[in-house]
Amino acid sequence: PAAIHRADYRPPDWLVPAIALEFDLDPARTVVRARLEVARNGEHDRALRLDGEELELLSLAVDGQAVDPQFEDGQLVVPLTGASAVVETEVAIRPQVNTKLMGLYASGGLLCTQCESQGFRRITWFPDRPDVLSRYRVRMSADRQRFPVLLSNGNPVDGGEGPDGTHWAQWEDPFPKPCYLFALVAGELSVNRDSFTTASGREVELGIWVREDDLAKTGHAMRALKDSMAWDERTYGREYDLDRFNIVAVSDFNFGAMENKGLNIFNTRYVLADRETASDADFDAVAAVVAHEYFHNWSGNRVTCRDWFQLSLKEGLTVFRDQSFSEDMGSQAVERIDQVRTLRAAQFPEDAGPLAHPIRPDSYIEITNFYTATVYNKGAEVIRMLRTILGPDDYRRGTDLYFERYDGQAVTCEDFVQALEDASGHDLTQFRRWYSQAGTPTIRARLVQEDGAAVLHLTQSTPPTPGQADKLPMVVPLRTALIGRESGREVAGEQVVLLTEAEQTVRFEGVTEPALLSINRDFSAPVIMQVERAAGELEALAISDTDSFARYEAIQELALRELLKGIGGGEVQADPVIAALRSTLLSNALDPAFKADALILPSETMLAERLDQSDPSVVHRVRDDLRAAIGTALRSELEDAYAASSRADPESLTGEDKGLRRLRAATLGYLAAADPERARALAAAQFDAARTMTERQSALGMLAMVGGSEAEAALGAFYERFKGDPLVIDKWFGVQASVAAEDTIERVEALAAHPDFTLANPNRLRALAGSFAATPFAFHRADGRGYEWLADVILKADAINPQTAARFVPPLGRWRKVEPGRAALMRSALERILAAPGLSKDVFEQASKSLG
Ligand code: HT7
Ligand code: ZN
Repeated sequence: PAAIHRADYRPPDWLVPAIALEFDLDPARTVVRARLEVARNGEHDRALRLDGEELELLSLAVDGQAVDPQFEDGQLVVPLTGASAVVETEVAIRPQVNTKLMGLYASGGLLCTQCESQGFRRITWFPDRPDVLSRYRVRMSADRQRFPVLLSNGNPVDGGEGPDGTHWAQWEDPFPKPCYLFALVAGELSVNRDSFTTASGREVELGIWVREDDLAKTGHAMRALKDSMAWDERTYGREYDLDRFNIVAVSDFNFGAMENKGLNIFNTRYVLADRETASDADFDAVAAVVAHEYFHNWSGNRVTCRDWFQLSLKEGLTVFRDQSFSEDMGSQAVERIDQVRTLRAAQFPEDAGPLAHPIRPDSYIEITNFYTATVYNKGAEVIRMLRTILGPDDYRRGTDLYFERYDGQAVTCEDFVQALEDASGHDLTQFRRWYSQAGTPTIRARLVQEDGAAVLHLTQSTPPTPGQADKLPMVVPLRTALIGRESGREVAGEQVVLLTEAEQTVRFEGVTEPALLSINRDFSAPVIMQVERAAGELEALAISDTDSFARYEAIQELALRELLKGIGGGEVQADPVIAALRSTLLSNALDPAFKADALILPSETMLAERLDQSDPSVVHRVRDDLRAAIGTALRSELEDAYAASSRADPESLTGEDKGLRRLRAATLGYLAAADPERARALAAAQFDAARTMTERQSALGMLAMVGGSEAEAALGAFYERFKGDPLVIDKWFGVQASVAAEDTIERVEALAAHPDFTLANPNRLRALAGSFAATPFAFHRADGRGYEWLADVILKADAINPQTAARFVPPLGRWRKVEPGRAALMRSALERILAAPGLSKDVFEQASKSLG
């Protein structure tokens, strides 16, 4: 398959200012009539070219005259003579057999759409590119009994009875939009209705549409929606613009959710939550995804992307907006720690591997492969750095200008940066490298004190990545403070040090007390910091840094240093780590969620990332040994914290109560590492007495980890209790596939044969295969059985749903970081995938690049 290059962008030859669609909805065969008003864009004599995929063309007419269709490279080519024309097509499509879940498909009795990135071409012939914006009028007709609810974008304008038990509805969206934001849903749905009054006094009718049985689980999403609407008015001055805002939950969905204009479609996983079935993490994810999709109404819909290379324009900005929302609604430090943990787990490995790409990629074979942690999460870090450099006021002036200047247009990342530059007067020329250079910069720092001053020596380098051998210096904003070693006070208050050169020094005058370097506070830049530290410095920062995030980092660094030593064959000094964790656990000033975060050692993935090559069994053993040492040394403190955490109010989702539950899980983990028997008893008791899914799920995970008859009993009881609830059964699969043990692969193989397992449902597939591949010790079994199983799953899933299948390839692509024996087995799994006949371009791109 051929690659598409960003440099080849050309404006569309034809625009489509308006489109009228008519759907005769039927899962077996839906007929779609489209009436496109097309207008020539510029001086040229080129034909109109329309995209289409798996469409049965029934008729084609231009200005009312039937025309014989011509096809070229899979496109429908329509020669036109004048400046404008009306092009009408009629096609038939088959939603029932659409297992790719792109275009119009059936899910649990519903008919629904997914058009981003290129699903609209599976519904009708159209120039399927985001820089063609159209006004939509949509008429749907369907059997009234099976499909009593008919929804589309915008506002409902008409409806009525049709022949043979059918009914119809017409919707109109006054805002021109790209076709990837088109949506319709038809089916039997119940609604949670509410309303929101905007800052300017307009009344918006809100609806969350779900299966009747799920209605009681929509309260949290509705609260999050209203909070998001108010937050966007307060924080970005952005008001909602239609009379209606609808969310629909569907159980078969390739992603988390989709921001279709006025009609968001969600994976049930990110809408439904109640205390019985959802953990605290699930509640938080629901709120974050509801906010994310809502915020797209401005960052993505009102101002959209010119082409798919600009994806981070909307996704990076919107992730940053949803992260800021979560920080404002909860604990800033705890949210930030979670964000950084996600970045390090998902994006740093991507940036260091064969699939590394800049946040604005230069080429792709299949765009869906670029909905990555780099485009989303590193993209958000780039926006965060812009706000840090500009300051909050200039940043807001910049986003105001961006939304005002480009409202109703399809634009580029460059346009965004230009708006920030114009509004603030800052020169962002060099900063733009963050959009074009891949790879995670490493910053080395050293503080030298002399003559009443402290001098900070900084260097930066970014490693080569595929297609980018030589890297230029980046602009790296490092929030920095100096903490007095004796006084524990800031002897140099926090400032943003802007590193722009390969080597740079910064002087802090008037620093006489020996100082500790607190740098990259709040993770102000997405970089790897390597700081030359004096003995005892990290230990001191771990208890005295005035920035919570930096304090967390000091504990992580302390543990990382010892773990890397142990993996390298040296002797691990557990005492400094134990001392730091003891004082954290016993502190009266720290909240429970922070304590829980601080207790979690750097992950096996993060450790492997810091090494050129490693043996996953060694990494696991060294980390486990340190956990056991901590669990033994701090046993009484951990037991006390575990017991005290039971006071969490099960009805409450406050930071304090969620934090207590998180601390309960973290302390139980250490008790298990030190004494599996004790943990088994505690976990079994916790499982039986659990009042929330958080407690139940963590107890179940612990039992599954330590194994034995209690584990089997708990897994059986859990299954029996929740067997009618797919989202909870996903947890049941996920918990078992996440056990860090050598025989997990055997259980995973058995689970793949369970009657509840299906490759066709992305949530179920992610629960089993995604959880397994994210558990390094289990996945990297030395005989390669884990790799072979994953390769088989990828091949089977590829025949059903290529987008989802391709998402499981990257774990096999990490072979360069693994010792040679396993690396060879990983490569041969990739080679086997590539040799399979009929491979999709989605999987082909990921597997071929992974072999590199
Ligand atoms: N913008 C949405 C992307 C999305 C998607 C992409 C490819 C295939 C299926 C998909 N479903 C949703 C999600 C978001 O970032 O909000
Ligand atoms: Zn998004």
